[in-house]
Amino acid sequence: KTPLRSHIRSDVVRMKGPHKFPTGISLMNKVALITGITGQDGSYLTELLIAKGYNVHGIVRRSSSFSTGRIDHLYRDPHDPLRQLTLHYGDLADSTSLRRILEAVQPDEIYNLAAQSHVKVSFEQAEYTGDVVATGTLRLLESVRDVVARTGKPIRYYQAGSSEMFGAAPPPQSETTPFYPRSPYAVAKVAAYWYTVNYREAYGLFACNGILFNHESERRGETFVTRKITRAVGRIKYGLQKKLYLGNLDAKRDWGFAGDYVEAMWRMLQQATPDDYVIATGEAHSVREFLEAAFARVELDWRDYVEIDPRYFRPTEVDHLLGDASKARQHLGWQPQVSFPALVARMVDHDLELARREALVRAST
Ligand code: NDP
Ligand code: GDR
Repeated sequence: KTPLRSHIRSDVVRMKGPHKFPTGISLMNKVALITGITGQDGSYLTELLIAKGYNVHGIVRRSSSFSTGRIDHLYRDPHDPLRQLTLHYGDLADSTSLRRILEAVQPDEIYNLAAQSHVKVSFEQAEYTGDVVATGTLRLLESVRDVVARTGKPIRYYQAGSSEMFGAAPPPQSETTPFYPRSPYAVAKVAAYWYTVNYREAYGLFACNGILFNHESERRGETFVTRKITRAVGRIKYGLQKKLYLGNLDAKRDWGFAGDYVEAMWRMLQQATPDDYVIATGEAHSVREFLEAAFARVELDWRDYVEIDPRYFRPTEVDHLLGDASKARQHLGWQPQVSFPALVARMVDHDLELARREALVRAST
């Protein structure tokens, strides 16, 4: 495998536009720029856009260990004339890097997925979360505004909004439900939402907010509750772990499959006019129900393994999220393909296989 990180472009500033990149792809191909490309959604969106023939550019932040595991399978050597993926170092906390990358890439579409996306962590790192999620969005929008004004080239912008913005608002929640955020993360997402609306109205930017309810997959970060549960199910089944410590089991979420949700992001940017859309399954389940389904998949009873640890409680909780995605169904023709039982099954099956391999490695050392 090519060590991906060594090929991240730091010399992009010397390039004049996307046509200068040695991709070999037709000049007619659309160019997309994705922030948060190394995250769960970034990886699915990159797959989708590459399949559609886009040249995809992604912003990654520097870290001391590799963060590109979710997109390594999409990467090709920079000298490969057919490659469609280029990575750039940048950070939502660093407006200079954003501006430089935008100038060089001059994308047709931008998907702003980057965030400190963990709700509980946002209570511990509130200021940082606000800086990246809210002010980071503002930095990016300001760069887009300037590049569009200077070049005259239209850029379509997608903002990763969240059902967390509804917070304490009673279900079901739709585009007309007033926001009532319950965490620093959610407050920052509300600010980002309104920045996006304001740039659309003030500067005529083609900017959309996707208000996405929880979406999961086998690529979900392991500290989010669904993946934490399915990882534990696999490891418990193979004798690698004895207990699973969780917080509030009563919270209800509208859980869909991430692969379905990135399709909705793309569809929003293909419309004649920009707008905001709720994306959800219309079905809510409690954390307890997720536990039941995940452990039942391997014929275990979750009650034998789960213990409550108050450290996972949040200062303010979001009790019940249930989305009404009628507008997306009507305008985008979007609807989810993966049901709740199918989602749980694919995550558990994936993590069983991970645990099986882990057990083999342990046994052989
Ligand atoms: P992840 O946490 O998996 O990915 C977040 C991405 O943002 C990672 O690529 C991360 O990089 C990057 N990132 C974090 N901080 C910065 C920064 N300062 N500058 C540049 N990049 C940064 O999130 P998801 O893929 O699950 O979610 C994508 C977006 O959608 C997020 O904005 C999230 O808040 C939002 N969202 C997610 C939902 C869900 O259920 N998944 C629902 C609704 C909204 P690194 O890999 O280096 O950490
Ligand atoms: P959420 O997802 O906060 O909805 O944000 P998370 O999986 O973290 O929590 C869901 C619910 O489960 C409860 N819970 C636990 N959560 C975690 N992480 N760990 C535990 O041990 C645990 N025990 C119980 C939580 O209290 C909560 O009620 C996700 C993120 O992807 C956001 O970025 C995104 O905006 C929203 O979904 C929509």
